[in-house]
Formats: sequence, structure tokens, C-alpha cells
Amino acid sequence: MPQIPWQPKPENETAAVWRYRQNPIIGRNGNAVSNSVFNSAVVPFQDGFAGVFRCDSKSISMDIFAGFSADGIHWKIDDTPIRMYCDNQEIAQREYRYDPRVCKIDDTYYVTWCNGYHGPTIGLAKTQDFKTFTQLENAFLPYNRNGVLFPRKINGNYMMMSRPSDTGHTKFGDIFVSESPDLEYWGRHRFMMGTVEGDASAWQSTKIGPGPVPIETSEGWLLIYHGVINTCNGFVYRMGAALLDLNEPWKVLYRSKCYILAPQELYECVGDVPNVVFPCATLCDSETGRIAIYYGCADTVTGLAFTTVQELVSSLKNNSL
Ligand code: BMA
Repeated sequence: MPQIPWQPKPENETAAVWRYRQNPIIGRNGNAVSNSVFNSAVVPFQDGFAGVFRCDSKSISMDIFAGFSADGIHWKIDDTPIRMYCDNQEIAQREYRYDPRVCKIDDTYYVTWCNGYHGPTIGLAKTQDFKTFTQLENAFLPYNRNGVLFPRKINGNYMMMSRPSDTGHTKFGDIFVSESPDLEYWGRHRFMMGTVEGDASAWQSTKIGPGPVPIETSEGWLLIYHGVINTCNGFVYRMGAALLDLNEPWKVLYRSKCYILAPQELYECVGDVPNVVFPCATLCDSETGRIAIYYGCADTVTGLAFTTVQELVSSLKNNSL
């Protein structure tokens, strides 16, 4: 594993998650055609890192692009969208692609994203080198967003979280887990967790959705997710965390009452969609427990924040619903 990006927690910081001081790491002009680069996913790859990036174009179309980096901070993102191969042209039909996640299972990298197929659903593809991608069947019927795989089979099956939705700017949303023996047929859909009513935890009262691929810890799967509240100024997206049972990951052991990161910096509050922090990937160093969180800021640029497994789990235990 290459050295992941890291800055130690500032002396005066009390929160469990802190930002990279040079944020944002990727600006709007992350490649030659982009209006904005955000909600993107990275993984360790060879001696450095690779990723799949959401770049909206200057005509405001949404698509995904491959990128590479030696240090996880400075990225070279392709100027042409990812081309996917598949033997069935019906699978290749799509209207748009956005909000990718990348999950390594054994020696293959799987990409999931919101795929426009008569409305949003979960697209799935695989690659070994981030150059040749093979598209597989869409995982679910429309309408669905935020398909996030677990990084290994659990009880013999692949598992994916998702968030059933509608065709618009969905005003509801709970997280479910589905199982598959082959990454094609999905079933055994289980409810994992939903919005929180009342003012106990109002930042997650409108909808929630899974963020990065969960991190396996001895105490459970560590999930970072987004939570949304509808305000008189529109939706506000914040980040929370949860610890899920290792064998039955739809069972929630702990879940944030207070958010772990909220739009407070200028680049998170001002942009094409103000007041959004939207996590899509983490890098985790298993030796030190260091975690680097990659998140979209105001649907415009990409930011980086840090925590550790120990710090996030213990803060969750002290701040659980
Ligand atoms: C969601 C998705 C995300 C976006 C968020 C805030 O519905 O479209 O890509 O970050 O809205 O606009």
C-alpha cells in the first residue's frame, strides 16, 4: 500500500474529523472539459492511486472519467469519459453516469455509479487497470442511487448497499442491503437504516445514503454516509458514520447522532449546489488506522479530510443515536 495522504490533527481541533489544510485538492477545471469535479472515488493502485471521477461538462452533462495519482493529492484526470465494453448492447444504453464508487474485491476493481437507464439506477463495471472497463448488468430496477459494494463476500455472497429513490431531487431515502451470488442477480433485500424523525438528529431527517466502501474493523464495518435536511434554503448534505454488524451488515450497532463533517468552509458552502459535503471514498492504512476521506464540495470541487479508525469508532460510541 502506498503512503496515503495525511496531515495530523491540529492541536486545537476537538472534532473526530479534520480537513486537509490545502483543500480543495481538485478544482473545477480538473480536466480539459470539466465544469466541476466532485463525488469521486479513489483506490490504491500499483505504486500510487487510481480513481473514477465525476466530471460534469461545461454543457452540464454528467459523466465519469479515470484518473491517476502518485500521492493521492495531485491527480491527472483523463479528458475523455470512460469507455465501457460489453457484449450486450442493451446493457450499454445510458443517459448519464455520476457519483462513482470503486471497490476492490480480490484482484478486480468494481465501479458502481448512478446510471441513467429510464431513470437513475445502479450501474456496475469491472476493471483491472483503469484503462479497459467491462460493463455488467445494472444491479437494480430504477429508481435507485448510491450503490456501494462491500469489499468482500459475506456468508458466501457479494453485498451492496443502495438507496431507492425517485427520478428527481428525491425527498426521501433509506439505506438497504442486497445480496448476490454472482454480481448479476440481487435479492434478500434488507432494510439497514432510515431517516431520523423529530429533532433528535435533524441533519439526517430528509434522506440518507451510503458513502464510501465500508472499512472492515474488528468491531464491525465502519460506514461513512451522507445525511440530508430540507431547509428554507434547500437541501443541506452532511456526513455521519455508523458501525455495522460484520456478518449481518444491515444490523446497525452504532450510528452518529451529531454529524461528523458539515459544509462550513467557503468551498463547501459556495458552488454550483451550495452546502454539500458528499463522501464517496476513503483510503485506510490498516497499520496506523489512518483514514483519508474524499468528498465532493458544493457539487463543484473535491476535498480531503482525515480521521483514524480508533478516533471515529470511539467518537461514534460516545455520540450514537
Ligand atoms: C444528489 C446527487 C449528488 C449531489 C447531491 C447534491 O441527489 O445528485 O450527486 O451531490 O444531490 O446536489
